[in-house]
Amino acid sequence: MEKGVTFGSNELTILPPQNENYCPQYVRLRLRSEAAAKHRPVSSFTGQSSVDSEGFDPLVVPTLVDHETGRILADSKAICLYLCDALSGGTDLLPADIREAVLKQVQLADTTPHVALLYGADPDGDRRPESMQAVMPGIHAHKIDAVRRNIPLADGDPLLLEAYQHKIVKEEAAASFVINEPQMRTAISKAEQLVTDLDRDLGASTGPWLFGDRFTLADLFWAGTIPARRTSFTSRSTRPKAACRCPTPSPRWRTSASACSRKCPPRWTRAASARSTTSPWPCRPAATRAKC
Ligand SMILES: N[C@@H](CCC(=O)N[C@@H](CS)C(=O)NCC(=O)O)C(=O)O
Repeated sequence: MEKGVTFGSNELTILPPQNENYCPQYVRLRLRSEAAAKHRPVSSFTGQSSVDSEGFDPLVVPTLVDHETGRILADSKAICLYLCDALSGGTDLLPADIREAVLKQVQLADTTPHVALLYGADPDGDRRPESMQAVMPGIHAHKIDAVRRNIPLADGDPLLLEAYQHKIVKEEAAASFVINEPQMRTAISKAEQLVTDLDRDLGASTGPWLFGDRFTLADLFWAGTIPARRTSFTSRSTRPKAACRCPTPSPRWRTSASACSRKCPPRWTRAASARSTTSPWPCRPAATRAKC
């Protein structure tokens, strides 16, 4: 949409028991993608979903098919970079003069171990919504069952069979990871450090976005990484509650105090309860979205 092009979207239900992303036609499509040729197949789980660290998983979303060029792109980072470079119209999400800095942020977002925080509980207190806490245990077993059900469909197609086998190995590794307390603690502290750094960078920005007034791929990437997991960063009693009081009548969303103050004059203020001497956060849970 930012690039001002027309596109069609085919939605897949990725949750068990449907797991439409495991159907042979879809997996075969992804096996023809550029990412499939470039990366080793997925065979482990480190809490991230980056192809750089995990390898290529042909059984996930998203996938882009460019019907004009015939190119098949898998992996959101590769898709976004392709669209930014191929399409000249719309917002320039990757301006040449700050390209490297934007790509560095994209890379940081891509390596956030957000999947660990989605599937696994913080051993020191699960901060996910109750609905999520209820469905996540056993999810990997459900995914493995769904893949196994499809294995007969790979008869005579060794590549498809290999893709299913790799997915099972990954999901078994994920099932072990999310109940391994030291591994979960390491993932959580890495995510917290990345979010702290993001909050610092937002605070240093001269505008509402990471790069001042320029909305870039970095903002898009972080927005896709953080909001989905924000509950994992909040609600710990030692951390301040988001407490922004901004008189702007129409609700807007912001990610940092500095960004908000420019968008919502007069300056929003924090409730006294938001201040905590024990919290590492200077203001409120970092980079979470608060209504102002
Ligand atoms: N780095 C990959 C991650 C893809 C990914 O893990 N997708 C998840 C949803 S966000 C998925 O399709 N999961 C379904 C499954 O594993 O069955 C990307 O950004 O494209």
